[in-house]
Amino acid sequence: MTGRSGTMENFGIILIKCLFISIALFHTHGLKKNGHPFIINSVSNPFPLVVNTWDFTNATLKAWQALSEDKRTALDAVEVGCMQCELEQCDFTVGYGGSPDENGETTLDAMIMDGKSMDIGAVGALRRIKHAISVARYVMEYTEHTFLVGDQASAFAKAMNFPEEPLYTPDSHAKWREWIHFNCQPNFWKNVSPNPKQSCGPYTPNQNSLRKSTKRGSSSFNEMNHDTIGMIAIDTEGNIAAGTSTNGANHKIPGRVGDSPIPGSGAYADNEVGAAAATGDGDVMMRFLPSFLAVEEMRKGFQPDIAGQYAMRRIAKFYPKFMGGIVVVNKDGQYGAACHGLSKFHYSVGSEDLGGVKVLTTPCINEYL
Ligand code: SD4
Repeated sequence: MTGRSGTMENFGIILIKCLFISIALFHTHGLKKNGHPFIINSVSNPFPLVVNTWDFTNATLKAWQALSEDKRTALDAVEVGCMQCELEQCDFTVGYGGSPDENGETTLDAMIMDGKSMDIGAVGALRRIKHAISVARYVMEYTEHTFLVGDQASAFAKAMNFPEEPLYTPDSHAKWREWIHFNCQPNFWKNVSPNPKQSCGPYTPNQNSLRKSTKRGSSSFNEMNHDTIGMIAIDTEGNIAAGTSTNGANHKIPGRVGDSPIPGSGAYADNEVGAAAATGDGDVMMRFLPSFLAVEEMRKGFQPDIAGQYAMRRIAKFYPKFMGGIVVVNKDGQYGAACHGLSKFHYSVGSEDLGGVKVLTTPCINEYL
């Protein structure tokens, strides 16, 4: 009897243990909409996660806090992260007071993408409005459009109660004056007269006989002139968002819009796969949609760093001197980066595994140089 009741007791204990384990598993594992299991509240939990271009750690931290402390969405994190860079004028290549165009004006490009709904908002050549990333979010939230540009984008922002203010500063004005003083060098003209490598405009187009096929060099973008913020965030729900914000290229021709606000070029996000965000010589990069390409490579099963390298190689094959970088994240929270035309590329990551925000570095591919 005693033996039998002992066996029963053991059996009961095992049953209770099983019940506890089941409850624990129920609490720690969720099921994503697409049916793939992911782990919640576990130490190895990869979410939330923030990854952004360059060592803009205050931006990373803002986004990281939004996700981890305030439990906000991936979209919110990307917006507050990019806003931080717009406020602190990260390297003077994000936000007001940087990259004066040929008229000395700073104009802004930005985009934000929701990987859950594939909804996007973007602004290009935005004038006199400081927070381009928020205007991009408004385009996404309050219109059926995807992309607004120039003065009309500013009019939209004003109508949405964004304050209008000049974006130049004494510093950006001085840089512009200096550029004029040095015969408007460098600039983005080609096949015009007078010779744009020696003189300021106004220019007129060369006759056919004078046109040269000028292969793009690296003159306009260099290590000091390249720092768009591109950010990817994954929230605790596993939703992915990506975005960018920049003041573009120094001494650009007025009206120029770069790659950063262009969906698939500056950034791309798809909850089913992952996301990517790029930085660098946007006039070249936008011809290859590197962020879209990297996401599609991950869809085929490649790891983030390999997918990023593929996107960089695709550009470098045609433009061996191009300079750029890309950060790439998959839906499981694995991340990587790739770059070309620099020695190395810094990017910032906020994750529980790293114990907060850290700057990581990847060496660049330069095999075509
Ligand atoms: C642009 N891609 O407007 C931006 C600038 C940049 O690294 O990222 N530079 O071309």
